[in-house]
Amino acid sequence: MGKLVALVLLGVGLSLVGEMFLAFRERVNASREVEPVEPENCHLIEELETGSEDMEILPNGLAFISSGLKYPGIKSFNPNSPGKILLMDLNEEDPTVLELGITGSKFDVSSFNPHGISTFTDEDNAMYLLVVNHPDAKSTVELFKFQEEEKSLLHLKTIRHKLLPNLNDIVAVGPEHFYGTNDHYFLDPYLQSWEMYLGLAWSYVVYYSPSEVRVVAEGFDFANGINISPDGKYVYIAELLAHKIHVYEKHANWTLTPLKSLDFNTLVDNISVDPETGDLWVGCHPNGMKIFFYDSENPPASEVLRIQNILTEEPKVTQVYAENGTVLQGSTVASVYKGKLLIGTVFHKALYCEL
Ligand SMILES: *[C@@H]1O[C@H](CO)[C@@H](O)[C@H](O)[C@H]1NC(C)=O
Ligand SMILES: *[C@@H]1O[C@H](CO)[C@@H](O)[C@H](O)[C@H]1NC(C)=O
Ligand SMILES: CC(=O)N[C@H]1CO[C@H](CO)[C@@H](O)[C@@H]1O
Repeated sequence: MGKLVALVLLGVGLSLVGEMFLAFRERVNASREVEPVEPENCHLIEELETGSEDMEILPNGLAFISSGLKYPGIKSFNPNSPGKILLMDLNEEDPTVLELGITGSKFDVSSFNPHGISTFTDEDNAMYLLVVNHPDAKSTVELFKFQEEEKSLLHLKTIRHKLLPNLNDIVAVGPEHFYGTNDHYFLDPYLQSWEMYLGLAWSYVVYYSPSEVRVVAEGFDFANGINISPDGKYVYIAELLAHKIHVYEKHANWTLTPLKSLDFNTLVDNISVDPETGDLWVGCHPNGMKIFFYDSENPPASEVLRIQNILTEEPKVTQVYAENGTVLQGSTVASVYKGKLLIGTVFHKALYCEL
């Protein structure tokens, strides 16, 4: 009798593990391959070889790029150098890449591990760059002021908070005000992100200001990219492993209420918003298995989607770029400026195309 019970329990246990494994394969879209789609005239950017995690293009054509992320379980081609922030002026015919110097006595450049970034420009045209940083596997937000003349970043402040334990991306709504996504849950390094493999959807979004910090949305299966509409009324959140983009209405008191979600057949990563048209440009992973379990022989593909009219009944989704990883591996972000498209990746190269 006891043996029978043990066998039944073993059977139930194994089938649960099997189901979880199948569910995981589905969540990472493990069976998807891509057919190539390419705009004309694309070329790789030479100086960007070790990742261009996140980027933001200002209305004046200056592009800020975070590069060199070290993230648990994700490949890095340059694991021993600190990360950096790069600048490109997309008004140039053939834009070059410049590394921004960092000044400010309290900032430790050697442990800089930049992740999501966001900019904020105030009424006096001062430009602030907010950067999610993971020094020694911790999570902080670094506030910098951009010194345009010197082409450098002046470090002003490090922001830490217990509601910001595993930040991924942020969108600034003021120099010290932002919404941020916590992509997974556990603080314990040994348990780190197991809830993600189990699909417990404990990832959440926080509103931060110096006077108030609170959770404004929760229950995500890996909340990733976050951005805001040009009129500031809607917040977009990419739920990576549920293959969804959520639209939230933002209220005057900074709370968010869900409005709608769109489903995709790809892992939606970072979201850029075209300031002129309001279109969303999304860097995607068609097959997440290849990102989480990197194999140079069978590299992760890249995919870029453009979403027009997201608030209407029938948003238009266009696949603008798709490639099997021979050219570009693991696209995470895509952003446009004056008919040009810049595509970044987690740890690989960056591509610049004419649309
Ligand atoms: C924030 O504003 C919204 C919309 O006006 C309202 O429904 C909500 O109750 C407010 N929440 C808080 C915490 O003040
Ligand atoms: C990827 O696409 C290229 C060009 O279309 C092709 O030559 C190559 O064999 C493909 N690689 C894989 C792994 O499918
Ligand atoms: C800004 C942002 O969302 N960056 C994300 C881009 O994609 C990578 C890979 O998943 C994320 O880790 C970044 O946080």
